Amino acid sequence: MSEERERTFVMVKPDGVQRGLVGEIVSRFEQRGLKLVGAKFMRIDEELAHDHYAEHEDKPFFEGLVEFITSGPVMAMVWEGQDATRQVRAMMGETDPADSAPGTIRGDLGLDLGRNVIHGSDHEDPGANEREIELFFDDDELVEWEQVDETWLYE
Ligand code: IDP
Ligand code: MG
Repeated sequence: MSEERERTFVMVKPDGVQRGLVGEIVSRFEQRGLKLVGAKFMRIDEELAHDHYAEHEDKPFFEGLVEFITSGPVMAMVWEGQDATRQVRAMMGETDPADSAPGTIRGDLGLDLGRNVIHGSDHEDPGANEREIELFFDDDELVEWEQVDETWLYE
């Protein structure tokens, strides 16, 4: 095994939910071999939005971002697997869908920077995955389970 198995936080944003893309996105992670260990269909309130996007507080797009992320339900999830944070980011594409390669989630399903369908923990920000999981999920909302195909996914 080359990398450690870890958990990462992923969220289908309000535009992805409204456009009926939850199933498509969940399906991509399942097919990749990642394991779903937590999921919550929820509405983000103002306080959680500020906490979640605290690093962007001083950016000009911050207020618009908070308004967008609180504008409708989201599908918050925790996915587990080998090198999960980095692999999910690679599957997502670039922040701007216009710069995202076909085959990536943003490159296949989006067009506009302000409506980029999905959030995933930043793999270049150490501890971001753990911090975001804690922000959205209680410990008892995460499920430990064994995937039947695990022996065929990992060497
Ligand atoms: P990421 O989602 O790829 O990690 P970040 O730089 O962390 O990208 O930005 C968080 C979110 O803020 C983006 O996903 C996008 O929704 C929004 N955002 C980032 N930059 C801009 C911008 O220049 N204009 C409008 N929205 C932006
Ligand atoms: Mg980010």
